[in-house]
Order: sequence, then C-alpha cells, then structure tokens
Amino acid sequence: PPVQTPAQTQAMIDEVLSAYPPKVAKARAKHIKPNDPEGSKGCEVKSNIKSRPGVMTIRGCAYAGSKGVVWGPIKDMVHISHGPVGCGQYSWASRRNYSRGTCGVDNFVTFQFTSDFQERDIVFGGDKKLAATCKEIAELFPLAKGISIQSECPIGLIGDDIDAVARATSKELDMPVVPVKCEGFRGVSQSLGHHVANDAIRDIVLGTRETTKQTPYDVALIGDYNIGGDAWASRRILENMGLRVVAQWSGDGTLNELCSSHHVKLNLIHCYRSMNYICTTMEERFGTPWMEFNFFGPTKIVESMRKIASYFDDAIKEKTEAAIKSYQPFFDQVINEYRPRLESKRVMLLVGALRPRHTIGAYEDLGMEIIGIGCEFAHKDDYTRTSLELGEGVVLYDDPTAYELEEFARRLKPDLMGAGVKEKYVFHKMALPFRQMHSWDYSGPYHGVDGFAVFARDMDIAINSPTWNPFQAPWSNAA
Ligand code: CFM
Repeated sequence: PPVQTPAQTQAMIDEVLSAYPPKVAKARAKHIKPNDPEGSKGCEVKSNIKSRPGVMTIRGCAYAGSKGVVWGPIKDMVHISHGPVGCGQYSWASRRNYSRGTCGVDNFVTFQFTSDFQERDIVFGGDKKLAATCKEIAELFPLAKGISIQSECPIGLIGDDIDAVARATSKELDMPVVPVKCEGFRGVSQSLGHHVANDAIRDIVLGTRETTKQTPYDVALIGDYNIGGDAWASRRILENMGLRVVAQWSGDGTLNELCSSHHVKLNLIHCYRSMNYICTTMEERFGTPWMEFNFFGPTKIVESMRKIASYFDDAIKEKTEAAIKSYQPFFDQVINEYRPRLESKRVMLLVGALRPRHTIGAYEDLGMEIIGIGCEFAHKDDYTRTSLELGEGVVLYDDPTAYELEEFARRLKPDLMGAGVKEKYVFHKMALPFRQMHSWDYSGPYHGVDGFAVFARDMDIAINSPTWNPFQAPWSNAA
C-alpha cells in the first residue's frame, strides 16, 4: 500500500497520543508530524528540547556525547571518565569505533579509565586525585600522546577546578591534558556533549601542530567514527579519487591528526550533527571550506563523490569518474542479488540524528521504502534536511517514547524496524525483523562501496530469515 496521506498520518498520530493526559498529548504533538517537504515554514517537528519526565526516552547524556562519541575514538590518548565508576564502566566498549594499534601501548580505545570517585572525593574535592590519576597514566602508558578528562555529573556539581589541574598536569607531563566539561546534566541529550567536545578540541588542540608536507589534495574526514570499519571504507573511496586523507575525526584517529588538520584544503563532513561545530570553527579561523557528504548506498556515494571532486582540479575529477566506473559493476551485482528480495519492503527507523537521514538512499537503492523516521536528539537543521529526502505524509517522530514507537509500528506494520539495542527485543517480541542501526548489530561497515554489500546482506538476512516463519505478528490474528 502507498504511504499514508498527511491526513491519515495525522489521524494516526492523534489516535496514539489520545492515550496521554491532554497536557502531555499537546506537548508531544509538537514533536510528531506528517512529513511536508514543501512546507512553507520548513520542517515543523519540534526538537532538541527536554524530554518529558515520566515518559521513557532513549536519549543519552552530554558525557555520552563527548566521551562516547567524539573523544573516545581518539586512540592514542587516554580518556578518563572522571567521577564515580559507573559512567565509564557501563558505557565501556558499547560503541563500536574500531581502531588499529596495540592495546595498552599506542592504542587505549578498548580500556576503561576512571578516577573512581568515592564519598571523600565528593566531600573534599577530587582535584588531587585527578592529578595523581594523570601521573599514573603517564607512568604506566609512556606512549600515550595525551589525556582527556571527561567530566561526569558530580564534577560540575561539587565545583572541582579541572581546568587548573589540566593546565598544571599538562606542563608537568609535557603533553596535552584536555579538560572537557561534559557533565551529564548539561543540555537535553548527548548532542550538547558533541558541542562541548568540539569546543574543547577548538580551544586546546586545533592548530597546535604544523605539518612538514602539504599537498593540494589534503582533506580531513570528519564525523566518521569507524563503527564496524566505516571510516576505513570511506577513506578507500577518497583515496581512489586521488585525495590525501590526512585526518580521521575521530574514528581510528590520533591526537596529531586533530592538532594538524587546519592545513587541509577541504573538510569533508559525514556526521553533520556531531561535528559541524569544528567545521565552522576551522572555516572562521583558517578559512577552510567544508561540505557535507553521504557514503551510504550507491546513489548517495556517486552523488557525493562528484560533489567532492567539484572542489578540485581535472585530475581529481577524472580519477573520480574512473573510480565510479570501476565501482558500478559491484553496485549492480549487489543490487541484482538483493533488490528482488527486498523490493517494496517498508522500513521504520529511529536512530540518533544523522543516520536516519543518511541511510534513506541506501534503502531506496534496494527498492525499500521508508514509512516512518525519527531521531533521538536531532536539531531543526537535521529535520529540515531529513524532510527533503522523504515523501509527503511519512511520519516524523522526535525523541519518541517507547509507547509511541510501538504504537506507530502496530499501525504502520513495517517489514523492518531499525533502531538501537534498547528497542530491539521489544520488536522481536512483536515478530518484527529488526536491525540495530547504531552498532550495525556487530556487523559492518555500512559506509562506502564495501559497506553497501554488507548493508544489503544484513537487511536481507533480517527480513528474509526463516526464523520469522513460525511467528505470527499479533495484528495478523486480530480477527
Ligand atoms: Fe552522528 Fe554517529 Fe549519528 Fe551521533 Fe550516536 Fe552513532 Fe547515532 Mo548511536 S555521531 S549523530 S551520537 S552518526 S553513537 S556513530 S549511531 S546515536 S545516528
């Protein structure tokens, strides 16, 4: 069946929200709209405001956005989860940012470092403990290139002066020690943590190192965190185009890359949401141009490659066309194999902010259709971009509650739900095929040429698995 008309979608939204007390329903209604890509006021979905107390949200916190997302993947630094042990421990290794190197020697991504606050640290302050922790790290891991201090909630609440500790320790240890005030209570989601993390890079790291060699083809790959090897897949395309990728922000990235990125000719940003801040900073400070691109699925890959090449000379443009030509048989092969199995399958998505929009094209390349889409912590600029990628009437839900997502799924009956681990088993119990679109369900990469084949296979094994044959979705026996 075709996607619902805007009126049908609105009726569905009203029905689902009618279960709430009127005040809650009114507030939530602002976050859920039928898509109107031609709307005169742009996308009207309200976003980036506080989740309602009392309803379930799947958002993370500022600490998650800084330590987990932006800083955590920088592999040759030690990132201290500063405060009580839980934040670091329970987020340990939960994001799949792959990295090369030797664990404990020049790569610290898989570790959990914490200052392990106790009651006495809360009462008397933990600055001395923090300084001692930094020194211990420098002794135990002499090849660590720097330290970041990722503040958990209590640090801001008790008013510790981590800036002073970082300055003194940085001098004493002769390496960058970066204080990041990403206390979880700040802001309304992980999104502010991205911003705070970008600001710390801007203030302490950016532009602090010169490079000896520069070429007209130097680019930085920004906002690719190498989930399941995504950044490696993206980098291969850029190198095939003849570009020299001098920095990966921050998947499989190093401190030196951040320090010296300001020399690049063009910043290429994949995750706009989490790193647009540093791109605008580099533009203001160094005049570095930047552009958004999308390496999910052949249509967007080819479109993005040509857009990137347009910033460079004919040599790059020729290499780009040659690369596209060399990818085409592979794209065709993947599409020929999987499209017949996935054609006209309908998908609902709920991911952080960037991926819901960026994966639309990849699904469409396989003949699939997006019938509902939402973000945990997107801002208006994300929804405006997302809206343009979708047809009229598709339901858009911002920071939806567990109840809302389930009820929309019951009514829209998608063939596939793509969201996170917190949602996964709910939908499995509804006998709905599901893919984790944060961790790629421990698969990947999904970016790039190689990634498209993995993406197509994974969607196929989710939807067409014989596992589902013995199940009946609850609505199919509704009668
Ligand atoms: Fe960017 Fe991300 Fe995303 Fe994000 Fe994230 Fe992630 Fe995400 Mo999970 S940086 S906004 S804070 S693309 S961890 S790699 S999958 S919610 S949609």
